[in-house]
Amino acid sequence: MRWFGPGDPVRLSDIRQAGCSGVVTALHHIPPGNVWPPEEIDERRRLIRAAGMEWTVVESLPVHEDIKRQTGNGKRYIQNYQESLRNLAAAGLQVITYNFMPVLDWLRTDIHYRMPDGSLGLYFRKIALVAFDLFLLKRPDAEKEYGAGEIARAAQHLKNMSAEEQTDLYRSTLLGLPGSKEAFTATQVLNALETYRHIDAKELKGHLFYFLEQVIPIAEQLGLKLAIHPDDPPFPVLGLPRIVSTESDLKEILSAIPSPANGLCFCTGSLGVRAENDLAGMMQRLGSRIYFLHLRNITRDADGNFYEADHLSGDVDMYSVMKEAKMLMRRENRSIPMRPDHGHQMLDDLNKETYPGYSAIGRLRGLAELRGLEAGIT
Ligand code: DNO
Repeated sequence: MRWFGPGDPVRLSDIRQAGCSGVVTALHHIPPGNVWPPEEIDERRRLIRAAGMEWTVVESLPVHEDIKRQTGNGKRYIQNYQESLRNLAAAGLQVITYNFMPVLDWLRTDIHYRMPDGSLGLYFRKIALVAFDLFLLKRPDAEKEYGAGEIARAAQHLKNMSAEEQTDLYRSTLLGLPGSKEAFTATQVLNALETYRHIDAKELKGHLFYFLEQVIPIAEQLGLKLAIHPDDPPFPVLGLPRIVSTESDLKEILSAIPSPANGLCFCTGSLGVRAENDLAGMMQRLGSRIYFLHLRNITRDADGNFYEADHLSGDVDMYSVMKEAKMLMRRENRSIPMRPDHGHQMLDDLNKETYPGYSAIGRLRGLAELRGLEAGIT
């Protein structure tokens, strides 16, 4: 399970009682771009060991925006990244997760979506994002990216929302990075979006490949595996380019830098939002470079909306995914770390403050179900 560190309301003892032996974490308090010092890595590892578990997967070692844009101090941040990799390898870490999504990590328009059973889940509604973009954030020139019908529907959508719902949409969408309790301000996001205005998908891909050329040889020497997380949602948002959304994106990334250290974090919830992403088939075809599994389910509709469903129900065929994962591990005689990605806020957690998607009980339910599925398949 993922743990956000000592400030996480979910304790390590809770994670242990969920039946986990491994913990996924990161030094969230260190700003992106800075080196992760050996003492801090050791201290985090010590805490996890003291709770009877191991830290083997880093999620995430963030890539600074200057690296993604190739601006400012990008070169120095790459050197820092290399140094963090050295420090992590020295502490016995094996898998390093990262993403190359500009500005915002995952994005939802409603983080309190009430499920029929009363639990709360995360929802992405496309028209709500359009309304946010045009009328709340007021991104300059945003209207050029939408059709007249879409703009009218977005205006109507906003009109139908109460003031409270509008505030909620605003807050959900500007939510800060995972592991942070602070939301971005609109000005921060607008300024950051502006810096990507002239960077299209092709250029961003070039920047990713350059970054990989600089870090993968070092990771390979150190015996580390880098695992890129797909875009979430896997299509452009707020005018930002997306380059890790489809099977062909993943193939291109893997073949651009063909080292075994250049691999994937296979997130079924992110990739599953595109109906054409054949998850089990992708696992067959790309499996040898998958180093980390995020198992999450979603229910999507034809308009690009989706909500995070229970782990075993939804549009992701979790049985086929798990079966492929088991066959892959058997074929290659290795074990791939996996975690239940997100969970509904439910039971006692409804009265607690939790990180969206990362309350304890919902993830425990997901983990238990996935584990049962895995045992059955085995
Ligand atoms: C969402 C997570 C992502 C992931 C990063 C990896 O809950 O799966 O935020 O940690 O994208 O860099």
